[in-house]
Amino acid sequence: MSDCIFCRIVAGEIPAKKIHEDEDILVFHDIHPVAPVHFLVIPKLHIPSMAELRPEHAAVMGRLMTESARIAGELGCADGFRMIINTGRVGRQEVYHLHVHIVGGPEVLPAML
Ligand code: D5M
Repeated sequence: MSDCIFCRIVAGEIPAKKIHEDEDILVFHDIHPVAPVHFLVIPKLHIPSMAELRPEHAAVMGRLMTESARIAGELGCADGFRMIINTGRVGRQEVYHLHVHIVGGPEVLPAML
């Protein structure tokens, strides 16, 4: 059994509120939403973080981006959204299975940078 919580969600060992699944990626609602829309997009392949990304991951990362935007539109982010990939200690990454946060909703988000 994997000790990676997102690999366990992929394997069906831990429940998640799934939005979309195909052979490469899984999309599910974040358990601690910070906005009306907050979901995660992950590769099924265990890539710990952006720091471990390799050229052979380019195709799945492309799908991650296009599916993120498509699903954001479907879930009510027609006027925009924020995509966040926390990376490593400095980036305050908590779960070491690469994931894109999509955060948005009808209202303008607080300034971040
Ligand atoms: O944040 C990791 C994110 O993962 C954080 O927003 C909570 C979310 N999380 C953790 N466990 C679960 C489960 N089981 N379901 C859904 N969402 C979850 P980061 O700091 O980017 O690593």
